[in-house]
Amino acid sequence: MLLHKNESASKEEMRTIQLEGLQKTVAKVYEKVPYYREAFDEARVQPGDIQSLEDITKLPFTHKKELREHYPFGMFAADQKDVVRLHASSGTSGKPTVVGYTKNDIKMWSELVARAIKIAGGNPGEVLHNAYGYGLFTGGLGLHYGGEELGMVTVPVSGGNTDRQIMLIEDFKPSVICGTPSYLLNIAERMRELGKNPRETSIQYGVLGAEPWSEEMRRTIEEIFDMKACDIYGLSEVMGPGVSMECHEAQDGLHIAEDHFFVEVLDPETQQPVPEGEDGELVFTSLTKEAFPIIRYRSGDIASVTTEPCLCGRTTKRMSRVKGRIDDMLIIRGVNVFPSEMEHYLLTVEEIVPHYQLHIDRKGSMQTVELQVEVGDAFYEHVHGDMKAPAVAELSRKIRQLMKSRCLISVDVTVKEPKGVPRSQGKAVRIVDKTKTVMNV
Ligand code: DLL
Repeated sequence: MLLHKNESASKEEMRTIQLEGLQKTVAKVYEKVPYYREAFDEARVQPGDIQSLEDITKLPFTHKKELREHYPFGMFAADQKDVVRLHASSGTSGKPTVVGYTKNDIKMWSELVARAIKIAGGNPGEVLHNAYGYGLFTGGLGLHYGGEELGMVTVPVSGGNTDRQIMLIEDFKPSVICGTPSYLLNIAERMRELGKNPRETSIQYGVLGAEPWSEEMRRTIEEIFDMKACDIYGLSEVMGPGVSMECHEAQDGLHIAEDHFFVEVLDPETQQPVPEGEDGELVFTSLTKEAFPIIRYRSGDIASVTTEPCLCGRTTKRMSRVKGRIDDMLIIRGVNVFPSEMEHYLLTVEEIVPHYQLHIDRKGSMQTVELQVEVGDAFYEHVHGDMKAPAVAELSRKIRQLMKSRCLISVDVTVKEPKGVPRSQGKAVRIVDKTKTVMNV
């Protein structure tokens, strides 16, 4: 397969591309964005001080807080007449963060997503079923423009109306499906209810992401649909989907579009780089953006990065799947765990289906965590009448034990009947934290 030239650049070539992009971006934000000018002045760093990639550590970090404080357009580096698109990230509370794109930004993003779809197995001329939500969320339009750029027959289905999605999949025969992993499970479940077999669709590849998912979930989805499911990562503040993408050949880490984004992996506490291969917080700096360049953005996402070569032939750094966001990490009696780590083990339990939710609450000064899982129809078919209550109790004991032995955490387990856990059409809600209020755009 033909690679973009930057995907197989040598380390030195990539460093040259990155330094040039970094110097341009730093000069631009210093000139155009009052916030950055002040922050750089305060840190006593000037654009001219960035002489090597290592000098990036002289620059201050950007957090979500600063983006909120400059809502809506205060962080834009382009004049409004040059901005052609706005998106916003789903905020958990208060105002969303707004990001802008110039025509060149849209072109660059489309090219990167086209690259990502190709990495995942898509080809020009084939049909792409895009079930990411269209709107302020970057998933729908991001994959849409990428699909068109690659020359695929792009179907803008968006999320929801699952019966219609199923009809269109049968009629249009897509080779690629895009959506959140949890929504794909939803589609499969509905297909089965309608007496259809998801393994018999034309779908060969999935471009799945926008939410944390485990390796076990990948295997489950691949088995259900008889396809290859690849992980796509991105965040609105940095661009949207396409910041990194897993190749279908190796399915072993996501290739970062390093020619457009510089990534650091830092210990969130000390802000020092962690050794290669170790988990830390991903921190991104734009190298080519016009309307919304961002400097050392603290993503809050936890992953590791490797420079080891990949069997697909790309030389770009790869990141591991994102374990989760720092904010979503549960700290239960001193033990840290991400829901995706729990998911990995949960999905090995035969009796339950891959839908679950964690409910966090407080009793007095004690945090309580309830894990809600759902049994499959098979469980109900095999366990009758009086046997049901003891079987449920036994299952919940088994899962509690599994979480204790594998994730080292104690949780209360509630076993729900089929369809007892809410389904998602976009990003799955895995954590319901009753100690916080939740708002999504
Ligand atoms: O979710 C962009 C996107 C759309 C990515 C479609 C992939 C596919 P936001 O709404 O701004 O943008 O949310 C970004 O979602 O910081 C991560 O916490 C999480 N996230 C995104 N992709 C993944 C992934 C889009 N593959 C936030 N694995 C990010 C785990 C992911 N988490």
